[in-house]
Amino acid sequence: MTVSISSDDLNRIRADFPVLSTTSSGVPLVYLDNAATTQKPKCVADRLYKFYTEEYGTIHRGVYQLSQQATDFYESSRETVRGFLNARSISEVIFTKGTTEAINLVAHSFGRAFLKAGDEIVISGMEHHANIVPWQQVCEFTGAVLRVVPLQDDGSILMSDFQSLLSDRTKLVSMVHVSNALGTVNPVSEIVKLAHGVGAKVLIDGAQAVSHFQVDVQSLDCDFYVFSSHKLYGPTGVGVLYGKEDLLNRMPPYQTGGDMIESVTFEKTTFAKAPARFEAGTPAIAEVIGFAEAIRYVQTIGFDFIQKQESLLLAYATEQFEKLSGVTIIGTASEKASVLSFAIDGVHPHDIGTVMDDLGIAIRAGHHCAQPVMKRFGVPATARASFAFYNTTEEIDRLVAGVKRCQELLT
Ligand code: C6P
Repeated sequence: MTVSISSDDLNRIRADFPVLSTTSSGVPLVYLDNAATTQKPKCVADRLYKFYTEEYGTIHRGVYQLSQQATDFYESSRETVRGFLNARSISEVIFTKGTTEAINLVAHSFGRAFLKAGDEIVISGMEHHANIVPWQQVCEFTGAVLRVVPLQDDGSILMSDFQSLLSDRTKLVSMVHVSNALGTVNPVSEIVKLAHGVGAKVLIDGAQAVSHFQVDVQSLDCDFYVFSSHKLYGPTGVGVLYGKEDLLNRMPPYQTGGDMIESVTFEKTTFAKAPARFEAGTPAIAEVIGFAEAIRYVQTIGFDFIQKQESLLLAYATEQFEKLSGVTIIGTASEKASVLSFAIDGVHPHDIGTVMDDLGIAIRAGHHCAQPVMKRFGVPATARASFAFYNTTEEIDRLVAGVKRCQELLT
């Protein structure tokens, strides 16, 4: 389906995000740090406010109406996430604190229970620290070995390199769907097929993917898929671990305590099945409910619109940056999401961030929790602009003017 975008459409959408009409450094804010976290539509803030002021109660525990209603909201949010991912069952949707906790959950539970000395875990050279460090810890604990698919100069991986690391020793492949530092979109369907071919399970880190395009976990056939609400226009403190139901029910709990048991005596505890098995303690009730509101909002905007606008923004920004001398784009894979990492000759990325801030432009400067990527490209850090569907080409013009200002001031 082709979607045409008029400035009226875009203005209407921008009006859903009150922060986009505020100022920073005395000029209209340009928010280009969407890969770090997205801004929130008013409907999400309103949903949190309504729940906290009129509907607040605990879940799964009370017989009174407030609690039963809160339980219904919470559990119907799980159904919203199930539909969003096209998971088979709501039992496959576990609410976590975020992507980081979801990966740690799988590492502690699946990793420590099922991996042993000599087994191999395959990741790629473009992973976020959240998809490196938990596996290193598993390797230390079990004696398993971490194998890394190298990065090409454009920030992609070669399937032949990936395939050459697979063997009957490979027990888990954990790969990012979209790189936060480079924007590269990995061919995850192919990765899953090849990994399953050697009997390995596959986790996909979808933190940077779910806001850009539709993800269907049944068609991907991955064993685990993880992401955070706050990068998908929802509240902080909530994320999702999708896992295949039979696998989840074979995994030991990650944390133990209330709400995740079947029965407890001083002699022995038996555990509930997924999802309760992995949701010990009182969860982020309001935030989960707000998250479902964010998903409904994104579904109303629609991925046809989102992809059209974001690819237009990426293409426009890339074209403008390629015209600038002394500026290098880091991450030029043919399949990219709307992330533009760059370096300016002779200027430290942190100084770029500061000059941009003075111009009312919010970008991220740093290693983006992907130090191995920085090492691969021989830079200490990059400046990164990341676009959402509410951004405009005029905002990119201001970013480009900001780059020129950095060059005037600092080179
Ligand atoms: N990347 C960025 O600015 P949490 O913090 O748990 O919501 O997400 C962690 C995470 C995991 N994987 C990928 C690919 C990510 O991009 C992130 C978060 C932010 O790029 C913060 S470093």
